[in-house]
Amino acid sequence: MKIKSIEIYSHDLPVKNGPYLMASTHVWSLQTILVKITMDNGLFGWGETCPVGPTYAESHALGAIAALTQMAPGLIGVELDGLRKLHSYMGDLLNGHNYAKAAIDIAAHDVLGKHTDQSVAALLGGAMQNRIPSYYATAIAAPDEIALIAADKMKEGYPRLQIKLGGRPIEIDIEVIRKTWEVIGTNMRLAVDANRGWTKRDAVRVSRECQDIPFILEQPCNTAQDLFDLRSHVLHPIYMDESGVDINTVTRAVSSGMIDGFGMKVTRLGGLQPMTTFRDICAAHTIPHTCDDSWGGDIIAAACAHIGATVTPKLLEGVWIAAPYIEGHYDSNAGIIVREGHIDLPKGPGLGIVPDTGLFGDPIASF
Ligand code: 0XW
Ligand code: MG
Repeated sequence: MKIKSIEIYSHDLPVKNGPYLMASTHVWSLQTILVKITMDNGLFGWGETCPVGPTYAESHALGAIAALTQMAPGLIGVELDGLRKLHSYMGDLLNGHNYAKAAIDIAAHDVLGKHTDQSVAALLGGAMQNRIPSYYATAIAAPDEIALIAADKMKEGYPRLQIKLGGRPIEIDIEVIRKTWEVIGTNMRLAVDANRGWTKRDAVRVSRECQDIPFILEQPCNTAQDLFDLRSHVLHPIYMDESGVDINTVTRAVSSGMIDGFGMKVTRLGGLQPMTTFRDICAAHTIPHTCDDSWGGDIIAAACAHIGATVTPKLLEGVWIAAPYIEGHYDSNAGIIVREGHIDLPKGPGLGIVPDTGLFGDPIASF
């Protein structure tokens, strides 16, 4: 089965009740980049990558288009006989740009699943559970507003809540944590995510002033070094998110013992194939982690659900998807949703979702 054509699409995903606010990002609408690969036997697969604006991470939609355009001509005619070879071909065509390679990787998993009549979760080693826990991530908002959202999400059945902080006086962030804790107690696990927005001084202060509240600190400061430096000064576990840019960083973080968990994103690592390596490293060291992405529609949501389902349940912190924050679905029959704080593993071969024909208009590039 050889790759016959690659089409790239761009699609806008407006944010419900926008803007979505994080420490370094305000987004009203996201440009998502989709890839359709068609094989010489007529089978096709879909991939997606959707950076949440240009400042959240070292990725942006225009960069994804450029990187895909750079690689696509060299991938035409390639025999798709395994994901490791595909990654090696992509590496020969372009250095880095994992978030663009991830779209090709996801599309390849989709088509390989269809070809072998298996779900993507089966290709990734097999699902450990079919109902996957999700978590809700608030935007940055006032303490009372976050407390109301926390109550709401607890009622909905979410097992975990992530509150966004940073970019304002630290006293307000501390008040948000306290008010949220008063509402949820131990009914939901709590993650406090400043998205790189705090100084080390702020992070130490939060941890000391909230000693009585069990939460994890997710990527409080900007760099991996900041997280390592913080470790011995805070009382709360530290999870790495934005700084976990590749497997090399992950292994260094794990072996140094300075990281207690990860918020991990499929596209940041380069797709589902590197995610299995990451998953297995975490399993070997009993490190909990999420399987998320920064944003995106049903394709990326399905990819996250499939890899999340294969994680040892006690290590899975949850699968975050953007569905609750966007209107509509790519697949009007099988769109991925969060129900009572959980996601049902999509059914059928491949990703288990097929975008409605014509939804994305004409491709912006075809090879
Ligand atoms: C909650 N997320 C998984 C989605 C947003 O894009 C940010 C991200 C995070 O944890 O930083
Ligand atoms: Mg995070």
